[in-house]
Amino acid sequence: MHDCHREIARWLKAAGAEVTVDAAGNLRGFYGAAESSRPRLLLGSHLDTVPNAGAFDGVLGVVIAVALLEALEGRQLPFAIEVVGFSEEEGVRFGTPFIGSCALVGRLDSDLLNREDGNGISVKNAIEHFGLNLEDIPRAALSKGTLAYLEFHIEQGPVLESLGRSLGAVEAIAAQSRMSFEFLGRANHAGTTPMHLRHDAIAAAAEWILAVERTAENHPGLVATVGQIEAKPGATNVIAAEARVSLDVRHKSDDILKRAAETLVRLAREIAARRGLTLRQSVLLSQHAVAMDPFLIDQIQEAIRSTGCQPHRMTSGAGHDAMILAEKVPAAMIFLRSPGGISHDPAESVEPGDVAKALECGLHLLDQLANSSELQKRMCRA
Ligand code: HGY
Ligand code: MN
Ligand code: MN
Repeated sequence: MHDCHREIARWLKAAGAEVTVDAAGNLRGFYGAAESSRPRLLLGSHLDTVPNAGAFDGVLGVVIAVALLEALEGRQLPFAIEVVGFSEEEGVRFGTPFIGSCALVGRLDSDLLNREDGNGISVKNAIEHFGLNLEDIPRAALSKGTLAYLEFHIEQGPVLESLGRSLGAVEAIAAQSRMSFEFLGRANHAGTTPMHLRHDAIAAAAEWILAVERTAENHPGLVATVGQIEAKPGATNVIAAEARVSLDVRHKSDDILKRAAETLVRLAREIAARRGLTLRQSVLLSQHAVAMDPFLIDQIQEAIRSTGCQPHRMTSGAGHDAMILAEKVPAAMIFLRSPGGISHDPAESVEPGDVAKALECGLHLLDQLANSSELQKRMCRA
């Protein structure tokens, strides 16, 4: 992350921005307005990613924001622009996502700070190891005069490609729940223990994982994923005593998600009980669905049309920092087509032509907002 900050800070400074790193490790680039102390527009995305990732998820949004500053060539607008590169959006290391953006909305609290990674290092420790000062966390909060947050991001799915569209306007971001389940059975000898006397944690987890898949298949629009599984003691000739699995379940409706999550927890309890195991279950994230700002969605659609593209309004199945920023400021997202619908994998890619269209769209958007009476009104209130 230090290397990434160094590189992007160099580009930001060359484009005329002042660069800082806030106490949550977010890179912040401030590009002033025609008149000083004017409200600011936030542009950005996240800089972290997932294991064995592609090269575009998150970082493309930050690079597009930097490129928009470069394209302004020192021209100042009636509002300032702040580019933000969030430090931790995916939730890979500490099990819970949006740590960087939570700092901007004042939610980087002690519960989050005390979350530990697999090596027992807490978020707090990680912040100090990175060379930052925990006492400065309150200063990471959004500045009072923030008008809106806009995020360019790859779609990470197949929709835009199936429609032959370059760019999409995100209407809403789906709700998601992330949980950890521990099936606790009893280790025993693989050769001497008859099948009917076993309390096999891996077999119990496997039965539940198939039930998860079946439940999602039977609920239109529901997606449920077990992405992590680890078993103990993990020897070929020992019946597993423990199996810890993750669950990521999402739907655009909060109610449907809530009912589906309750069903999956009930199924885990029933399978554990029937097999004579105990179950430990914890919620790592419960994030409701978030609608994007209608005014900004309209502006994005207009800007996409100005590039000669036909916009597509869509829901995002992937979570994004925009759903956190939306708690405090109007937020909206522009999606770029994902060739093959692939993401979270080295095969993730973008079409250079779509990136060029995204930049064009971004410049139209800045001009539209600079001349928008609605934004003028928001600036007065900011
Ligand atoms: O997993 C997600 O929703 C996104 O990639 N953070
Ligand atoms: Mn991601
Ligand atoms: Mn992302």
